[in-house]
Amino acid sequence: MKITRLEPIILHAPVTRGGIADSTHSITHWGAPGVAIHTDCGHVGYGFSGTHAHLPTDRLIVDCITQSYGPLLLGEDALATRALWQKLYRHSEIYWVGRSGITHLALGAIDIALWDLKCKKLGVPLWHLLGASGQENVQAYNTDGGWLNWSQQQLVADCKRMVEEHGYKAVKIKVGGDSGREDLRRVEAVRHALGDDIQIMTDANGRWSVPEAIRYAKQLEQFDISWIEEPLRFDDIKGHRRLANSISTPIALGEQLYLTEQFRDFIQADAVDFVQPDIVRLAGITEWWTVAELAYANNIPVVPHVGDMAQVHQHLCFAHPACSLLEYIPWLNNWMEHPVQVKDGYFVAPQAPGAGMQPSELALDTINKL
Ligand code: 0YR
Ligand code: MG
Repeated sequence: MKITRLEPIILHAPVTRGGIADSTHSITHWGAPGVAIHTDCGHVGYGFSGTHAHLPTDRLIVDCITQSYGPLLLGEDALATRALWQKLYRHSEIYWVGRSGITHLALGAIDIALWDLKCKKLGVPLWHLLGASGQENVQAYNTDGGWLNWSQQQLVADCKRMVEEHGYKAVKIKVGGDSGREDLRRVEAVRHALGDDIQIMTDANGRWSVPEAIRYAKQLEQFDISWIEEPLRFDDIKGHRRLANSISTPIALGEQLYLTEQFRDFIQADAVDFVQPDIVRLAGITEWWTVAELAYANNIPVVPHVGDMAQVHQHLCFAHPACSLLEYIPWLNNWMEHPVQVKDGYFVAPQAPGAGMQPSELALDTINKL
């Protein structure tokens, strides 16, 4: 299956209620810059990264895909995912400027599209190709009611609705706002509204210093929080280790990490309890799988962050034994041909052949009109 052409695509999908915020980001759209990879046998593979929909930067990503990596892919066998990943990642001129960052996001979209082609060629969904039966349980936790810019009333109403009307057994709430006391009041209100049987995760998106994190995490303990996510600056292994030694609430992180070695070092330092690798940042499925194996060997659960809005990660979670829980955010639902489905709080195994990022008609109509 020879690669004949790469077609750049940029999607910008509106987020819930026109705008969401966490402690460090405010966005109105989710960006999905990516690629359609065409082949000589007619199959087309789709892969997208995930961004904050900044058009000039999304253009850099698709330019990197088509201009920097594209010529290295033309004529190659699309099935050689591992070999192509190595060839692209280690290409000396590109490697020189980007062992992380934009080049990594670009490589991730390509790798997803290549796996999509492999699945389409075999006529199976990705989870099946990776060895799952489709009977595995993957629980969903919902992040889309917990934004920092929601009023406390909205926050509580959304979380209640997710649990009572949609069957979620776990929700995530953003913390790290300007007032620590306010954060606590919001978590307390949600715990009070949901009762003791629902899991509540919290996410500070890297906002706190070590002393702040120790103080707030200790106060959060009384609300039986499943984890505190990204309490500190993303790359600070030593700080997370100090924090882990000082609090009993588990620490989750990984959505901002680009390299397998970073996960290895956090795990080795006992600085993380749940790892959250994301295919869009880790440069694709190929490298994600290595991180999942690493975590599995260390008996650490993998709960991916969903830069792909779980379209691909759901397949990976069905297939990898380190995964049983996955984030749910619905922003790409109208833009994908087969949007993720959650029933009674569990992901429904997708049946369509592919890796899960085939754009919908609506998306295809909108492509390149930006
Ligand atoms: C804004 N999930 C996250 C939003 C999310 C962000 O980028 O999507 O809060 O990436 O931290 O766990
Ligand atoms: Mg997060």
